[in-house]
Amino acid sequence: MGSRQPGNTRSFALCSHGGAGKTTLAEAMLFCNGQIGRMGKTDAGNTVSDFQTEEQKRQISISTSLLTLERGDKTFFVLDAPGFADFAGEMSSSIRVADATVLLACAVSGVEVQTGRAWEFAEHNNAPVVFYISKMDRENANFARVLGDIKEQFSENALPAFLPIGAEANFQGIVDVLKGKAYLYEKDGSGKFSETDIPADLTEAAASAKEALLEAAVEMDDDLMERYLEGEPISEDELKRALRLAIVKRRAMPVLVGSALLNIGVHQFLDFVTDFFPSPLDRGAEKAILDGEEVLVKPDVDEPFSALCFKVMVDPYVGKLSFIRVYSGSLSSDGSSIYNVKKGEDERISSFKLMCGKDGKDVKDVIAGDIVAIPKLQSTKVGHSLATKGGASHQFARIEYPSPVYSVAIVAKTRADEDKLGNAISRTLDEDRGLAFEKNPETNDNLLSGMGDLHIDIVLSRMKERYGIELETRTPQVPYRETIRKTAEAQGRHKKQSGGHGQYGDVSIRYSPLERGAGFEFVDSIKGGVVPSNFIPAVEKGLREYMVQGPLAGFPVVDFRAELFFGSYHEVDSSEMSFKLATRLSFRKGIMDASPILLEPIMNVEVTVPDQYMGDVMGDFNSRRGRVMGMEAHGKLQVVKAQAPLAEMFRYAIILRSMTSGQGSFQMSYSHYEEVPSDIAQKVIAAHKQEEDEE
Ligand SMILES: Nc1nc2c(ncn2[C@@H]2O[C@H](COP(=O)(O)OP(=O)(O)O)[C@@H](O)[C@H]2O)c(=O)[nH]1
Ligand SMILES: [Mg+2]
Repeated sequence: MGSRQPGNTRSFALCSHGGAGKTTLAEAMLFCNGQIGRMGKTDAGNTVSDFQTEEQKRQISISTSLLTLERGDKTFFVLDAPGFADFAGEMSSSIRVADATVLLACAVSGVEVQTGRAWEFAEHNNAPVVFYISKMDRENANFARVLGDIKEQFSENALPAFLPIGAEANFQGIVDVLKGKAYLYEKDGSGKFSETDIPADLTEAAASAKEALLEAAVEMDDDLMERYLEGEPISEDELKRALRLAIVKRRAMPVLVGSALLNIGVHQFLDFVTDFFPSPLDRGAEKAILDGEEVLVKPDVDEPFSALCFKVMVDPYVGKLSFIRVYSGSLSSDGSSIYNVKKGEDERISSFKLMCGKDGKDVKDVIAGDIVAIPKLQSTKVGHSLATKGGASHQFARIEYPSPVYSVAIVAKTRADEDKLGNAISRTLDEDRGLAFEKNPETNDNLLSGMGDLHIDIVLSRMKERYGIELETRTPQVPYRETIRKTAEAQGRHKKQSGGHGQYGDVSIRYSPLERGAGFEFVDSIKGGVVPSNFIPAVEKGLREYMVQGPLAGFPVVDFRAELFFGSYHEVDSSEMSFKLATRLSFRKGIMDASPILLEPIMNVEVTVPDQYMGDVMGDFNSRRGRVMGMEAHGKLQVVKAQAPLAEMFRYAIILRSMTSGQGSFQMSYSHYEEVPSDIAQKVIAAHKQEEDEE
């Protein structure tokens, strides 16, 4: 790699809806660059990028692959992100760490939903965007229509830099409008091409496309603008620099085109990356936080080393690999260690790896702008900032992940599986930030949450493959709660005074409802010592213990006050235990007399769908006891805001997908507890009775 410098680095994330051709384009780039002798196909499961067993089995990308291309004095880091909604987290983290985002739209299917999602992530990160219209060779491929969609849905700054020559079976090559040349390709996938003049029918379109790009470029520099308007010549280098700046500022979002499968236009794509994709220097400083203040981290090799871990992968052969983006300075792997700023821990490093799918090539030094993997770091997790001990101590803003929307309860198949569960889960969580795990203390369910059923399915098969653990899934239980609607008083008397040391406790407690969310309140209004003060804590403790399992259906009792107002005791026989038992008697009776009801969790749900599905989505909410709270238009997409009971939402990820042909996405978060309608409550209570009887 010789003496590398950040100015020669290009990193970009390939993002789109699943199936637009990202992995195939990545494969074609490796082929054109002479790094592989023959192009693999995703359908055949033999691409460099889709190397995981699950990816080959399902023929889709499920996690981001890093490919490193060395091209002349340039180094490209390509992040091939998965497009399915289930793996949106991988897409978001790739966009965050790359210096540019390439959004793909198929020349036939056009802009699809997950591409829109990627656009939102890119906007959010202020990431430079380049569009790539893929699959120009397919039947019904239409460059102009897809370009129109891109302009309409995303930005008028989408400006064609390539034009297709021909289309469908007659797609022959591309015009590079800035170079003013045409490139005609062999149809055999060999990637052989010849340079010619722009065909007559495209000269006009090429000239006006060039003008639009030049205008965007010269806007970046007053001096250039003046010379441009005066008709003075502008050198190629000046143009490259200015256009790169226009791309960084998102004033220009070049649109490229080609066919990766037939290997048409990929060479020019790579040249375009070299010339116009922003380098770390063009992209500029990265924001970080130091002692609560925002600081700017310059992509300068002379600054102290700092980096961000954005991905952790467990490879069956290599073990753990932590993927980092270096933001400043440089570091050599020779006897070096890396300092985890968040954890305050120093870890030795053995090597840095320039990754190409599953293969890594050891490299001694890394510099600002590099994206590499480090083997066997123990404490480093996704989102951790790295530095060297005594060096930089800023932390990069956290990587945002969409929150999990689909949960299942997991149950180990055997005792042996159960023993392995903890370890397997924690290693799996390290690797996959779109995943969450918790034990619900109320229902005792082991809840595994992810982005959808496909996601969970893949996680479970991976756990089986890697850790030999077999898990079954079932629908989680709803964490219902119980509360009361009116005030009731109940006496509880526990008395056992036959022979030996007796037991005696007697309490009268008043139970009254509190507002929703208030929890539990204990009031001691005993007068005249009718319950001696040393026993009162036992009464409160008893209540706190018993309220975990309410008398109505065994769920926690919430939002009530218990006022201990009367009782009696026995000089010898009273004890803490007797008062606790008396409290239990009072509690069960008092709650049942206070008009108890069941509460269920209500979720806030935000669904994003294309216009045409809005009616279906809203109608569906009615059928699941939901309330639509409002709607907002976001371009061609509608955001429906609603509330619905959790009990009705467990399978929503699957239902929404089939209702919208995969074009809808949603987010869900807990809002509040509400009374369960009585017909449903009756069923829950009956089910609980039956369970109790069986025990
Ligand atoms: N005709 C044609 N098919 C393509 C092209 N690029 C990709 N494909 C096919 O489209 C499908 C999805 O491609 P893939 O690269 O896996 O898409 P990804 O999900 O975006 O990574 C595969 O069957 C590819 O063979 C192309 O340029 N032309
Ligand atoms: Mg892919």
